[in-house]
Amino acid sequence: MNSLKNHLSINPEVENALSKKQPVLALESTIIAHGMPYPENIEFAQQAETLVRKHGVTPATIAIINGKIHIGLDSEQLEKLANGGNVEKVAVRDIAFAIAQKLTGATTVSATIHLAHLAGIDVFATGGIGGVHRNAETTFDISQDLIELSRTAMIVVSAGVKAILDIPKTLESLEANAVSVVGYQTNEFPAFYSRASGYKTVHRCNSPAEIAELFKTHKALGLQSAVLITNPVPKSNEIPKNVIDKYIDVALAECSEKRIVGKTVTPFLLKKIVELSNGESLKTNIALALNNAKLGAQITIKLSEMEP
Ligand code: PSU
Ligand code: MN
Repeated sequence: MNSLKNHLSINPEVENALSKKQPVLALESTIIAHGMPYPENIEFAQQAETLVRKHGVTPATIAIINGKIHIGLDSEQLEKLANGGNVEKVAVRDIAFAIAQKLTGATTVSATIHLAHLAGIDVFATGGIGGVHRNAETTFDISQDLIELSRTAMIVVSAGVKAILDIPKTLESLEANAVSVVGYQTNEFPAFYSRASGYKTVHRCNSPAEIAELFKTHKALGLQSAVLITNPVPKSNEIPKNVIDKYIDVALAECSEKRIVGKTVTPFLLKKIVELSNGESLKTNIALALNNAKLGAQITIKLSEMEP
């Protein structure tokens, strides 16, 4: 029978934690396979899982391997995604095709939150969500992340949206899609590599407990959209806006010159900015993603301590 159960493989550690209502944090795999170079990507993936475990939370990195959805990966599977070659970038619209054709794919924010929700996980951490690209008025390049955030009740922890995007347009789109946007200990919407974007977040929470309370209320009201927590990169790791903006402009110019379109745009830009910054942007990307995994773990703990 072609049912969900046949397509889903939940790692025993994750299955055990979920059945006992112990905290589980979902992590994505596109950031590993398409967002960072090898071997920094596998080091990051392992560090993120270790950090989450240190907080008493079970990490569940999500991917599709040989046509099967995996919720929680072992070290061999992580290595395959980080250094395997032939790893598709799977957004929510690509999941069924990847399964039917028995492909191996790394899941984006949109695909990961869809699958995490199916598995009964409430909290997810990434680096930065996708959004509305600059010049979207002519290219129409808008990430599926926004659509899936509009219809998945989940806490999503990110460092804002990637600075390569159009931040004000992304904020408008988040509003149009009924996504709750919350600054963590800040009123400023963070810009991924830098702490400030010049734009305000909508709401503010100062503690993981406040965020957990907000989400419980969100669910009690039957709301089906995500709560997006924007967590600024730590000060010691940020790249000042005026510095990163120069690299972004060069990368964007090369992207349009080479006529790169569709799902390869974001990986191309991230890679180019790593080159232009001599690896500085990679260090910042790793630091902010680990910082998000830590906050995600803290929120998950608070959620699990609350009454259902
Ligand atoms: N955050 C990072 N690096 C990444 C991504 C997020 O720090 O590579 C990935 C996520 O998987 C996100 C995707 O869903 O980039 C957005 O891609 P697109 O712009 O094609 O929708
Ligand atoms: Mn796109």
